[in-house]
Amino acid sequence: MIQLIVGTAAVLGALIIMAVFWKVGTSSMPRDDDYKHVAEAGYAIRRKYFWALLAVSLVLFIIGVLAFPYPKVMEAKIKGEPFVVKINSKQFQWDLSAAQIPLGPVRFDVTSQDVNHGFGIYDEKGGLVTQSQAMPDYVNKLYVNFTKPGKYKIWCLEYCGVAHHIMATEFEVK
Ligand SMILES: [Cu+2]
Repeated sequence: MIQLIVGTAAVLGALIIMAVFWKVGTSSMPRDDDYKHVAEAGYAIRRKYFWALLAVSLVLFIIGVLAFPYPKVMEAKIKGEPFVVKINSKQFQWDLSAAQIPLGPVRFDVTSQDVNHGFGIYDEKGGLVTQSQAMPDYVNKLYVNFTKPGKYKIWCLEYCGVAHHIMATEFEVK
């Protein structure tokens, strides 16, 4: 019985709300001649705004594409033969082929044995230096030019399971 009362009240309430919306919606329909002069001025502003926005977007897009870290672009920026470090990852650890890395150009060959991980390198102040995806059955090549010696940390940047937050290690650059 209580369900019937509650159900009926809910349906009645919904009908009342619909009726109010219908009344408001149909009673305040604007007529064309009410806002014609306003609309024209508004459209003129909108047109200028659109072209300005398009020009700014285009400039930012070109700058962004030029700076985008495609492997070939990064490779071209590296001078000399890079030191290669193989990065193998799995839940929840990083395996590095070298924990001591010389200053200068380095190429990280990053892959995963199970799920996707995020390979993020952090400097001693905790600032993100660079990052790459670690994907199963695929090797991402990440180029870095180390100019500062010190201890660098690796943290996983992609949630990969319950112990994702402890998936970290470090290496030294000297
Ligand atoms: Cu993770």
